[in-house]
Amino acid sequence: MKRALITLGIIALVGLTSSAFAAESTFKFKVTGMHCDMCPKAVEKAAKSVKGVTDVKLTLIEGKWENGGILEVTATETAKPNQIINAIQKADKSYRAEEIKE
Ligand SMILES: [Cu+2]
Repeated sequence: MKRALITLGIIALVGLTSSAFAAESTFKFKVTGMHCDMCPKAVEKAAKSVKGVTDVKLTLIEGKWENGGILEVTATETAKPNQIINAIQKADKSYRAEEIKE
């Protein structure tokens, strides 16, 4: 009986874990207002600080921060696009982030 309960517990745990992975999605944002070499890292760090964000990648347009960049964010459903935008815009008052919907 005890063994059956443990087995059931493990199955439930595996089920929960895999559904958490299945719920991951990707968001894209246009980010502008950066003013130096350090800004791209600051933007990535701000996005990554949002709960549920698992991966971030900022690609600068033509490799120049002056041009702004496209930020790709992988996140679980706990992270909402608005929270990511707020975190970026709070990191520096000149940053602007806008979701790109496809
Ligand atoms: Cu900067």
